[in-house]
Amino acid sequence: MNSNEKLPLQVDRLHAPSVEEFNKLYAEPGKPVLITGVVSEWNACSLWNTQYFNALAGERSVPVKRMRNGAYLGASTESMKLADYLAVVNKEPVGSERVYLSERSVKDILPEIAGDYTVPAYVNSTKFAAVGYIGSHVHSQIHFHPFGKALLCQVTGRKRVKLFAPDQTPYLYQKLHFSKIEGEPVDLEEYPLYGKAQYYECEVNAGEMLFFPIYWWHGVETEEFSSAVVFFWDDSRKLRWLPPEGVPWRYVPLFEIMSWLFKGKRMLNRVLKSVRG
Ligand SMILES: O=C(O)CCC(=O)C(=O)O
Repeated sequence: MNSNEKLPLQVDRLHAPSVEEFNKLYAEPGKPVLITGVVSEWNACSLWNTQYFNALAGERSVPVKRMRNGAYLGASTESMKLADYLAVVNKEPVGSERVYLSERSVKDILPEIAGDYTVPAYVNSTKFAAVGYIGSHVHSQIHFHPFGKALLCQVTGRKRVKLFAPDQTPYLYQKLHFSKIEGEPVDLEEYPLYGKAQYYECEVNAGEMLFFPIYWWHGVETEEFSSAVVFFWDDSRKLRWLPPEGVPWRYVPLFEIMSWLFKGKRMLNRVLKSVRG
């Protein structure tokens, strides 16, 4: 027995809303939205492809994640020459193992491309991370962000995303901020509660962006070659410490400790980088 037979809900789709509209209708109530007409204006949209990345930094070693079936839990990180990595992701994959250049600050891995995009006005903080995702044929394990909001800005290729509101948590087999469920279709004999989960589904095309509110679960699937920047910025402590109904409170202190560890690690990396020159 496979998957979930409920009809997916539709994510609202808006053309370049004002910041006020975005905040009032989506950021403040915590509701996802797909926004067109912003990323499509970036120079990145006409530049980012394999040839461009190779010409800029093909010889550079970059950190890639090696993961089985899109599972971030248990993934390992290794170093690969960018040109070799791009050659791998431009081929049809074999088996369930994947490599993914992901979860790294764009400025750390490819600072040359940081001028190809602008920070969307919806990111209402000076403390944000712009994180790069370049790859193909990957399925990101369902997870949520316990620290704040995110905007997935798709530059090349297309992603299919499933989103689950926080009140669907009881059906998602939570382990910290990940679901134990890996890949699609979901085996309902192994994960019977998943059959009760109601989800939103959408496609994020090149030039579009998708807003993930804090504590909203999402699983992301990429078939073709794809490049994206995800902007992450923290929500207030009040929102982080008062999770919506469905997310058990016992995890919250753990998330807060993890956020300090991440920040400490990022700071240490920056210091090491500047010491090394
Ligand atoms: O784009 C992807 O592959 C994953 C993005 C994602 O899951 C996230 O931003 O949390």
